[in-house]
Amino acid sequence: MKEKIESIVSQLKNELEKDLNLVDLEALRVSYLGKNGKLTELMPLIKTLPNDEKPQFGKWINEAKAEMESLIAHKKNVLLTQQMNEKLANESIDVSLPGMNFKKGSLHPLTLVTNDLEDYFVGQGYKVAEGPELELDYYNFEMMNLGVNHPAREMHDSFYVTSNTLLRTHTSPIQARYMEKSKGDPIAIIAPGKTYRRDPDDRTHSHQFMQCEGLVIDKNISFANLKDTLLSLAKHLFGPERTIRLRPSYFPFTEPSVEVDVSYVDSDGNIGWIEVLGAGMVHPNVLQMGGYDPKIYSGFAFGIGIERIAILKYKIDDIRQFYTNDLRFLNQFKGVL
Ligand code: FA5
Repeated sequence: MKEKIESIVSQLKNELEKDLNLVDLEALRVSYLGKNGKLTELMPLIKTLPNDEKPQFGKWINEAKAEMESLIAHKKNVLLTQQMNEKLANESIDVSLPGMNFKKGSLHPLTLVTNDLEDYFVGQGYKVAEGPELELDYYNFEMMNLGVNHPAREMHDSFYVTSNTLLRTHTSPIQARYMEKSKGDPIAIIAPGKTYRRDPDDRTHSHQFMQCEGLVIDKNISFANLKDTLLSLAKHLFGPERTIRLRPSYFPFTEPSVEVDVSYVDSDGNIGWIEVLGAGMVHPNVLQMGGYDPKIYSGFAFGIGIERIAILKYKIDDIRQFYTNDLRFLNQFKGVL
């Protein structure tokens, strides 16, 4: 009888050597230890044995059962671990694989110039001011000394939205708004932003462009201060060898007014001049309307065309390049700070 039991155990051992999965293992357990299993089927034989052999038989059966259960449990553990390892291997992330290639953007050349102007002037104690792009006629023209029938309004062909609101034609209305809120305190600001005019688009003109306004008001501000500010700015923007030329001009909001040209040397070594901005001493009417007594206060103002600066600095041939979002153009500014 002992041999019979031992042979069932060794049969099971052989079966467990085979390539099994968890379902096979459960079927194997049932076929040996289940209700009609090979070991269970031996149980009724106990009745046929003499009484003194019965305890020994019971002991063998129990020992065999315990051993078989433990063999099956061990195999189950091995299979579960194997299954888990396979799952982990399938789900693992290979950190050495190259990542997804995110396309990096870069700063737009007009942003580069604006940032540069802001850094430069903030370093000299100026504040950066802002104003709305949809502006009241009152700030865009009237407060800038351009009354309703002023002929110079013609110079700014405008996009009117209602009879008294328009897309601002220059950044100068920010001057008026800032004066109003400063209530007579000294001012030193720059104000960069978008501007709009009904100019036909060509290589040097765009219906939307950017300006950077500058305004300084205090006691004893002179034309020499304006000239020094503009000369230092030109050297900062274009290099220490540059100089500037002031040409008399006319703006209703400044008196005297000038156009400012910056020098350059062409490929033949000749000196040329390029106009980059308008400027002048703040007109007494503008000071008065802004709440400053022109007998006590004086000031200068300037308005730089930002595209103009970018065109010169980065040697760009057509202003429309700034507004067509062509990546072949924009990618050239990657890494430029
Ligand atoms: C003005 O707009 C004055 N507000 C500037 C000013 C401010 C003068 C404070 C005095 C005191 P002007 O119209 O010249 O001025 O424009 C200034 C600059 O804006 C020009 O030199 C030019 O660089 C740029 N600009 C004007 N119109 C266009 C346009 N359609 N496209 C691109 N740039 C333009």
